[in-house]
Order: sequence, then structure tokens, then C-alpha cells
Amino acid sequence: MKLERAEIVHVAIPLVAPFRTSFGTMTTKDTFLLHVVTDAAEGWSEFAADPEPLYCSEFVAGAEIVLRDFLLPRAAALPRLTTAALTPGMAAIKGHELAKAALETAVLDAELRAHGMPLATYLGAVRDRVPAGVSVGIRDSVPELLDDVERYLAEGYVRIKLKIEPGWDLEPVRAVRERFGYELPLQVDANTAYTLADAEHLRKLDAFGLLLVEEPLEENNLHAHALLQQRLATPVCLDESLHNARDTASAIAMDACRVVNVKPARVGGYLEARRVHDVAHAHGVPVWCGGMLETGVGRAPNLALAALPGCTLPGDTSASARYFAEDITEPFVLQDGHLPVPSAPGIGVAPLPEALRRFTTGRRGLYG
Ligand code: OSB
Ligand code: MG
Repeated sequence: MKLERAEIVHVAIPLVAPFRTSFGTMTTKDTFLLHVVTDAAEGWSEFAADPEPLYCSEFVAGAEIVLRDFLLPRAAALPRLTTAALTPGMAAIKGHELAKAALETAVLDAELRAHGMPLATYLGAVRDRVPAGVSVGIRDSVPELLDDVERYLAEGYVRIKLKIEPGWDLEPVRAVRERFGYELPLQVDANTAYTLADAEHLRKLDAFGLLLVEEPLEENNLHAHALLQQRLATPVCLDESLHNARDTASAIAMDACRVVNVKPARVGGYLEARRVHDVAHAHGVPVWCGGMLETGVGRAPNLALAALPGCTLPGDTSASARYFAEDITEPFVLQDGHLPVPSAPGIGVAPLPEALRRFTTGRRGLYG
């Protein structure tokens, strides 16, 4: 293929309810879609991070510059643009995995469309629907949290993840266990909010039979996570600290994690996400697909990844309605606690022009 044009479409879509984590509160999904036009087909992707670098170091305005000045010129210079050629083509640019993932995914969408192949087929998916978990934000009170959990369970979600932080951990977990029982698949996510000095406190989580505790300590501190794991029965799962398959191999070898959250954006795209999955699966380490409150454009390819054989735990791949009153694609609807894996070529969806128009806050051509 040859890159002819690339544009970004900034969108702002209100969330149905504020989403609070240990690093901040979100009320709107505010990001951009990347649209590439090649001589063979067009492709779409969604940049996964936010306007502020609170979850990770990347952010919307920065990614736009990185794409415009460093990544798109390299993609345009390739004699034959393919997804496989893109990775070495961008390798000289350090970091910026989320920006790279946006470009790779849009090119992959175009390439697969040109071949008439769904992403799930390309990745090697073994399921046509995947069980859906839901990530439940921090609330002002335990009764409000219990109402949220009750509503999600009534909708059919098969696994609950509670966001935690110092001061909001043992009490909400205990309350959810007391109300909904010990059979409920339950896990927690701290988004780096603790330090190793909190190990004795975190050990009290062991009493609640959790599936895992996600990224309890600071980003990239594999050693501290390994020391913590020695003191916990609850499996440690890493999110922020895993940037590629090599990190994942190191973390597993060090026993810094016994479960892997794979987010394609965080590891630079679906090809590396597949390798992260393969490394973990080869070690018998369970994998699940994380989320970044994506619109349907980002959700669709995540569902393909979640259908891989090593993704043996429910992911944060929730239905469109968990996030938005109206999505910018056909909505993903929960059915019997599952979401369908898209079966159309490429990522399997595209923005609905009318909805996209209404949520667009700006458009910019970055190439061509
Ligand atoms: O840590 O998994 C996380 C949302 C935004 C940024 C980071 C995280 C999350 C979630 C929600 O937990 C996942 C989702 O429902 O998309
Ligand atoms: Mg997380």
C-alpha cells in the first residue's frame, strides 16, 4: 500500500457517569481518531490516552505532534506500506507506544480491509464472543458503590473490578463480598497508588479471595512488585509497567506478576499485544484485555484480541452503554454477559458519519 492521506478527528463524548480512579476523575472521553487513506483501502483507529498524562506519559496534544512530525513521515517514506514494515520503520523513535499503536492500528485496519480479513482471524482468535467484565470507579460512599455493582451485575457483567486507592480499599472490597458473596469474580486496580511500605496493609486483601490486584505499586518497578508478590497470596497483575513482550517476559521471570493485563495501545499495537499474549500464555500466565474507556472504534479491535486462546480471564471490554449514552459506532451490546467479536474485515467497524459529526471538536490533516 501507499499512504495517501492521514487526518485526525478530535472527539469529545460525555461519559454516562464520572469515572474516578486513583489518578483522577474523567467525565468525557476526549481524544482523537486517526483516519488513514491508502491506495488500497482506508483505516481507522482511536488514540487511547487522555488530554493529560495522568495514566501514562503520553497525552492527546503530544501524540498529535509525534504522529505529524515523526511517525507519519516515516510511514509515508516506506516503499511499500504494510503493518509489518511499519514497526521497523518507526523503531528509531523512542517510546510513544500509544501514538505508534494508533498509526499501526489504522494501517492494519486498511491492510486487512484490502484483504477482506477480520482482525480476529488475523490474530488467531478462537472465540466469536467474549465474557465482559466491568471496571467500577471510586465513589464517595460504600452504598453508592454497592448500587453501581448491583446494577452492573443485573446487566449481566460476569466480573467486577473495583478501583482502589489508600483510604478506599479494604472497606469497599469487604462490603462487596458481604453483599454479593465470595463466588463473584472480583478484582481490584490501584493504578500505582501504593508503595512497598503498604505491603502489610495490602496483604489484608488476601482475606477476600480476589482474582488479582492490578498495578499496586509504581510504574516500571518490577522489583518492588516481585517483593510484594512474595508477601501476597493474591496474584499481582501488571498494567502500566508492561510496555512490550520483553517487559512481560522479565516480569514473569521475576515473579513480579502472575496475571497480565494487555492493552494494545500501551504496548504499541496489536502485533506486540499478540506477542505479549504469546509470552504469557507460554508460561501459563493468564491474560486479559484491558480498556481505556474506548469508543466503539477502539473497542472493536480489543474484542478481537480478547478472543485469543490465552485470554482466559474476562477483560475490561464492557458494552458501549457502560460508557456512553451514544457511541460513535454501532453500539456494542451486552448479551448474556458477553460481547460479540467483530467479524467484518479489518477492525470490523467504522464511525457512523452522523454521530461522528456531532461529537467532533476539530479535524486536522496531518499528511497529504
Ligand atoms: O487502569 O485499567 C485501567 C480506564 C482508563 C485508564 C486506565 C484504566 C481504566 C479502566 C477502565 O480501568 C477500563 C475500561 O472500562 O475501559
Ligand atoms: Mg489498570
